Amino acid sequence: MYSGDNLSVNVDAVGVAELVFDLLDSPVNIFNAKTVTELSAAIDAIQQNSSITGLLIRSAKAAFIAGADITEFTPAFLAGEAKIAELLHSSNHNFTRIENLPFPVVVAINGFALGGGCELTLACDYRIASDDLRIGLPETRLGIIPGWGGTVRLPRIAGIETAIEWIAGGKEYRAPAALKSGVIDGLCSADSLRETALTTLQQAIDGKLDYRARRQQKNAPLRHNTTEKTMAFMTSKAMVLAQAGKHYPAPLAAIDVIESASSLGFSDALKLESAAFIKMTQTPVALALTGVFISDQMIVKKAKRLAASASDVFSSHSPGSKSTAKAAVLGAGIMGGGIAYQSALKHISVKMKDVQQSGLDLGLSEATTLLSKRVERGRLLVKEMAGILNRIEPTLHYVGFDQLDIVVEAVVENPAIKSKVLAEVESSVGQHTIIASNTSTISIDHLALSLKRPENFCGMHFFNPVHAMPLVEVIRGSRTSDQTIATTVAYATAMGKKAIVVGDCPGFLVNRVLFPYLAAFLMLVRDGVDFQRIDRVMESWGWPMGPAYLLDVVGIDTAVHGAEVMAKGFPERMQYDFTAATTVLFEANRLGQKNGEGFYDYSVDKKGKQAKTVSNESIALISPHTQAIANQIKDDDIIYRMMIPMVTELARCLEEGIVESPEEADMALVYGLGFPPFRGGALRWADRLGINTVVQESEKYKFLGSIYAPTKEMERLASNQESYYDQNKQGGA
Ligand code: 3H9
Repeated sequence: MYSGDNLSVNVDAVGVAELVFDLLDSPVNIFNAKTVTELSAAIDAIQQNSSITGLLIRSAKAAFIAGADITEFTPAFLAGEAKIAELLHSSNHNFTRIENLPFPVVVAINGFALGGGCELTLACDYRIASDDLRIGLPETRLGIIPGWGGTVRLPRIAGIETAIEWIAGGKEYRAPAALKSGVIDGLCSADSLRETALTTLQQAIDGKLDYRARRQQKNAPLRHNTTEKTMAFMTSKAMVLAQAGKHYPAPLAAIDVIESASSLGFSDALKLESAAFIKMTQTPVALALTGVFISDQMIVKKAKRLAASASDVFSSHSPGSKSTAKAAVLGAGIMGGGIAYQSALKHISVKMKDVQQSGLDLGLSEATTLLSKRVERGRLLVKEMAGILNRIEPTLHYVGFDQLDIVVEAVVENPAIKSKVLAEVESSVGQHTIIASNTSTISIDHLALSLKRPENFCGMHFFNPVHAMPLVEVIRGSRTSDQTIATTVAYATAMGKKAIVVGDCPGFLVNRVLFPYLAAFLMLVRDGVDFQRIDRVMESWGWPMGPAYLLDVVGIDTAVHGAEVMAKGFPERMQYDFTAATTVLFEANRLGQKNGEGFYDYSVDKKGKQAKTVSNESIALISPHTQAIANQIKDDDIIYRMMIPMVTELARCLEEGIVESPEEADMALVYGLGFPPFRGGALRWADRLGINTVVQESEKYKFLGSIYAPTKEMERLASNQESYYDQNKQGGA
């Protein structure tokens, strides 16, 4: 009856129509402009066919619909309100027409139904799902709110509390939760989904189910009484503000819309939703978060492409399937233990080698603690725990290492020790085994000097704690082969990590840009700014922790050592010509959280977490090394003084080819350092500000040293008014 590239409609002999989404050339169904146009044409055809008695909507792919096409957002958001109104109207008109068809409409939902995909299901009369369902409205995570009726229909279908939880939280829900909250009406196996949905449709056609009553409910104001409503909105707003924080306005905006629209009928309520949606699209947060989504997808895709060119031992991996990869980690310390745990969790068998039994015991007990926490949180069954632990094989010897695909060296960060261990392991592994060093600062080319097969060697820099931090920097030395990079990326990806390939230099990418930021902090302290104030300003700017607190978490000894390595690598920029607060604390044996004393004092609170308190001792130690000019330094000065060296070093890494693209540069900081996603990355932040502003601000601080000197390319971008991101695609300045 209708056949497009992305969807089609057929009618059977008794008048049951089926609208099937199956996007051409796309692994998932999404609402891109073409699909929206085709849907409109399909509805025209349905409306014109008077023989239809009922409509079933379903997908021919493994998932239903993953929402609006996010790659179309930035150009639309930048094109202004009229363009966005068009984006809203076309789908809203489609969905309302579906909702008002003169016969019942049932949707069969398999796999993902997210954003606009979920909103289409809400426009249908009955929602039948298969048990692999993942449904939700993740729009607030993109800095926007649902724009295709989600804020209007969901509270009228499932109640205010559920709507607020789903929309403000932006999470995905599995089938049982969706059924319990009344968002879906029935559940069955994937095999019987179409049949079950057709049976429901037939019942509605036969009048056994009152679909018209459902439509009335969705068109009317919300039924709760005023006190109930006031209570629900007040409590949820306070909770959401506490959770999302001041930098993420969308969740609160969504609740405001639900509240303001609660006493209105459908079309007036939808107008409010559209107005609020448009407002959100004009915030820098929406541009940054959609940019982050697109960059993330680009990185995942690049890693998948690289991994596909590797030996298929890792690519055969999927949850539940048995990976044939054989890996090992050397050193059962915090990092080695974490790598072994993460591998085992993701179905990869891993040997964990140490020189001492006590080290192995510690590594295993760490893995057991992490698994127990997953069990406590309901994310793992006790019976699965033993299976995961069994995949870690503790050993004191190199027996069986000749059979391995990859070995990650994670011994102490000391070039001499690492070189010795690497040479030792190379003599025990097979000709094709990849050896990767989990070093955070030491040059891969330097470490490769101790190896006979440097082509099989690269860096694999994990971040602490391994299980929680998404990033793995895969470091290419000058003699590393493409195959080595591909296999290492495949391994990191199979471990559920985001792999970014970077070039070899001191600190690689993330630490190389972190140290100038920390140097900026130490200069501010030298200039008499209270480190607690700097922490407050930078946390308020969006960092998960301020620089003093971060140094305590990393370890003052580690930071001092790292700074020495960086100073040696980049003496023209990274050498301190003053007594740094970290050196003072290190000399006083204040090593940070690890010994309970650093910039702050630490004690274990009731929940077993390290709680920080002000330390008069550290203040007394640091103050003789400070100058008294602090009150001239404003909060904005702190931000610029902290951020410009980071942005500039990142720009330099991009120019030197240490990282290939602005997207990877920015996302490395988001994944590896917790750079605030709502700012979209350091280069995107610089774009927003305007590179010429960054260059002008740098000029103000150049008396502080060469970490403030803009690069040639920054100067070029500034004078040509260009940006790092293509503004039409990714919302650059
Ligand atoms: C929305 O709907 C707003 C409305 O209320 C109003 C609008 C006006 N857009 O991740 P995968 C691509 S907001 C564009 O590898 P998986 C993805 O980039 C939207 N592209 O599969 C990839 O491309 P490629 C709310 C999308 O199984 C390919 O599909 N929706 C979109 O690991 C395969 O994806 C969301 O936030 C999209 N919406 O994971 C959901 N979705 O082949 C976003 C997928 O070129 N999507 N692609 O690399 C996801 O979270 C995951 O893709 C999903 C599947 C969980 C669905």
